[in-house]
Amino acid sequence: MSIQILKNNKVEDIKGIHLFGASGSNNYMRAALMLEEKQLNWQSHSVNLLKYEQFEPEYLAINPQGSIPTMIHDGIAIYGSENILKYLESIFPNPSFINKEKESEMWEWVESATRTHIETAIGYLYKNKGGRPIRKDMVDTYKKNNPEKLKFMMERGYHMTIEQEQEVENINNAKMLMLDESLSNQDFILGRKISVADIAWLPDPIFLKTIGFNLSPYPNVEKWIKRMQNRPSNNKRTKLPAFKLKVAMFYLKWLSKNKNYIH
Ligand SMILES: N[C@@H](CCC(=O)N[C@@H](CS)C(=O)NCC(=O)O)C(=O)O
Repeated sequence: MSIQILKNNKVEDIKGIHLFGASGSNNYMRAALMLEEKQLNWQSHSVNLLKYEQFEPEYLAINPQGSIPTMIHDGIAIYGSENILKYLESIFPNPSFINKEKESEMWEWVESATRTHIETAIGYLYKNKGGRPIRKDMVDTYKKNNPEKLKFMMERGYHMTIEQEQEVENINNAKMLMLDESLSNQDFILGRKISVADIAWLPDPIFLKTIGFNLSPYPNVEKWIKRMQNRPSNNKRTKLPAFKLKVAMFYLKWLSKNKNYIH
């Protein structure tokens, strides 16, 4: 399904849980994983970023940044994967994914998973020449709604210097090292039980590995990914479509050479 539901209904009249996004996005995957871990009934709606559906007025009305994911629950719209995790944990506390002894540390982990999205996952995607170029006629829209992404495209995008590429490697390695160390003598980030921290962090190493990042220096992370993937939440609604993503990277690299796009 697509964002058509937003065009045909008032947001307040949309009942149930609806997640808007795209299956190749690590941010979308974070929210989808939480919904599956909570065993909730939900519908997904695809937002085609290449067609700039994220800037359709109906979508901007529920997410002024024009990003994915966004969730609607019984007429309430929430955007930002971190906010969606917080909301779901508070509205649907059973089963609980709160680590009661380390709750504030847990939310810090959740925040740190999402805060550096552009420098880490996006940085790696563009460093490996597989990110989405921006169509020139959309520059003003980005300026208004998502200036952070535009700044990244102007300063880095497909034309990173060697130093910038090294920076991207370093920041991703630092993130993975932190994760690996936290898992050195326990099954989950904060101990013996899964928590929101694990749900928030899982998509990034999976996404990075799919787009070419070497995870082998981080054996605890690799074991943890397998452990997490043995859970029922690892299903076709939450799986990163690795092959599709790789094909998309080739296409986007080709598209970036088109004169109507900035990259
Ligand atoms: N902090 C946001 C970031 C969301 C985000 O940047 N999503 C990307 C896809 S992974 C997006 O929507 N990009 C839109 C664009 O580049 O136009 C979150 O955690 O949900």
